[in-house]
Amino acid sequence: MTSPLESELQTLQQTAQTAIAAVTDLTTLEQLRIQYLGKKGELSLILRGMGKLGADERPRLGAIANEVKEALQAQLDQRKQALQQAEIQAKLAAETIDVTMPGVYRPLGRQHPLNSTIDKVLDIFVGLGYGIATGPQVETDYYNFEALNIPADHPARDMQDTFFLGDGRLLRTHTSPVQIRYMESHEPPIRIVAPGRVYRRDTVDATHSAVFHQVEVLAIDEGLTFTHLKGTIKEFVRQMFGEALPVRFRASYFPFTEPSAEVDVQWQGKWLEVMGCGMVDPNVMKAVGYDPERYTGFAAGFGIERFAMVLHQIDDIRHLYTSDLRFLRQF
Ligand code: 2NM
Repeated sequence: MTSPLESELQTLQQTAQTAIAAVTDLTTLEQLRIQYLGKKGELSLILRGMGKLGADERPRLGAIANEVKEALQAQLDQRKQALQQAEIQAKLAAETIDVTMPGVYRPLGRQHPLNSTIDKVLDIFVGLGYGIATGPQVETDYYNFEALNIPADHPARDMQDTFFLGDGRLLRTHTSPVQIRYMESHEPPIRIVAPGRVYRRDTVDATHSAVFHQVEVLAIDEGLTFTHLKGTIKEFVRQMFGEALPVRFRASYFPFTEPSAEVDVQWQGKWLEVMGCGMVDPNVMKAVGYDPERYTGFAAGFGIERFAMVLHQIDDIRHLYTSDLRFLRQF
């Protein structure tokens, strides 16, 4: 004869097995384990009733209860493993990388012709043993004019030609102030190039821009002469244009050099004015605390836009600032 406890155990096993088989996630599975096999679970509840059984029935039902427990535990373990396996498979499928998919197109950038021209100029002078110096674009009257021997009545000091900021400061009109600052903090010998942006109150047209770029060259040492200047410029022109083009020096005037000259290069049958230069004026030497009796030096300055335009046959300076990709993609 089957006792009521035995049929309760059978019912428990059947409902539990059906529930475990139907579970599709690990959280619910754990909830079922607690519900059936937990300390306060349904199996424990039934076992508590065993106290009332006679000594003849107790071992048999105990054995059945153990079988039910082991069967359910085994099914839970197996189900858990299967669900974990399924979870891994789903994750693997979701994270699959299709190596045959086409890549994302990343458009290739390129250097702006002004920057490549500056780099080319700097490379040449670095090759000749020069260092590179930079400085602020907002300057004082002293560094932009006074220390450079530019007299009070010089047109560059006019409101018409310089951007004054109204607080005693101004936008530098050349990179010479960089060289003044460098000389103030270094002793000769000096060989530097100063590249950078400069500002002038020009009316914008095909050959003028209010903002443009300069490179200025400076060498100071004992015994430097105009011949060193000419040799340096000839070598620079040869490397810049790729051949030893004819170069001529025309006497000129700058407040900060004496003597001064303008340099023309014969390029595609025409004389092209490419830079200004000269021997650093003794007054500039004195302003930075150098003894003009001991040291001499040469300097030169040129506009980068002009070089870029000549080298790439660009007919309007404004092309260099409009960021038109149809223009820029040609370089
Ligand atoms: C030029 C032409 C001639 C020049 C002079 C100096 C300095 F700082 F040494 F005085 N820097 N740059 C110079 C000389 C610039 O540009 C057309």
